[in-house]
Amino acid sequence: MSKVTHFTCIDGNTAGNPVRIVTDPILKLRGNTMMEKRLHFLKEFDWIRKGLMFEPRGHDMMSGSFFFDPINVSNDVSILFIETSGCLPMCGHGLIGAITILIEENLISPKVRGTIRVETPAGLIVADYKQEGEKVTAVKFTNIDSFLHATDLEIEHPDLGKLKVDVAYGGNFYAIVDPQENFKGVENYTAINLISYSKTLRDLVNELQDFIHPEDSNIYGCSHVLWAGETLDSSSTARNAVFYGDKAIDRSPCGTGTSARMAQWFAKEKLQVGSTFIHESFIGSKFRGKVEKETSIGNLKAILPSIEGSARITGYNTIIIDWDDPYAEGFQVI
Ligand code: PYC
Repeated sequence: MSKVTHFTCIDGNTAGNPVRIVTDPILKLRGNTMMEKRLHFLKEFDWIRKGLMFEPRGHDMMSGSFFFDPINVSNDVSILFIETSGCLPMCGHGLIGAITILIEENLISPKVRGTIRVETPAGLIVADYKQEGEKVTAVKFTNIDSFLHATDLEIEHPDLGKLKVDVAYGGNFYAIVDPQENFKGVENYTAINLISYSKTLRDLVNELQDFIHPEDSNIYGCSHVLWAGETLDSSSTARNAVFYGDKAIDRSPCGTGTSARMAQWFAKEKLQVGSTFIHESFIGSKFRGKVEKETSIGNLKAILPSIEGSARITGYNTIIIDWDDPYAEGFQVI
């Protein structure tokens, strides 16, 4: 790349959370799988992620993606997710946003209209989308196997006191905090409160155990915290606020978080195969989840969840990273 690189991006939001898809330059990444390409990106091109996600070109919640030709020609596209904390193996709101933008802007033509097969670092995802005129009105994707990994982990939180936490996987590992004696439910806290509790909680959870995906040791660590609580709308099933990165509360209900929570509920027999799960975000936006199938991962009981939501384009954005800019690689204020 030269001293000044122009990135042609399309920005949008999925249920309120930002998405930024880079349409040019198209990177050449090495690897036979999206996980290998992700590792190559992190080694050589992480400055792009930081430059596009961190301030002054991005912000704490910023999340984006690159798209490539599929590795297996029977698929339609492969996607690499980028955000402030790194390259997530899978990002649900990011996927819904990326598919909406790729289809509305005619950047790809799926082999079967209405269905798109996407290679992600976490595995192959098949999504259906609905189109009305030029607009994609809904994207429903079947996520990867999601499972409850640990229950009732005991944490002594310095601000909240004793907490019991479950950890589930839905594309990332989530520490799930259900309402209990020392946590009254998301409706009783501000986003700033939740952010301040989350980093310590995440550190404490990671000190207790290693969270490693049983089938892919490149996926490890509990990276996200899901705080649960009462719904705003009585027709929703549950509400949550997901913490990610260093200072972000997801504005969307969080696709991988919803998958992890459905796996937790399934394991606790609060959901069955075929159950729907309408998940609300902190701002009240919704995803519609469904338990499509019971599966297994190693010796763990798992589910294949689907998530449906929608996204909108908010702008066309040419971003410049100029190495004469002291903030070429961006910065975070923590
Ligand atoms: O929707 O999966 C998601 C997600 C992960 C982090 C922020 N959103």
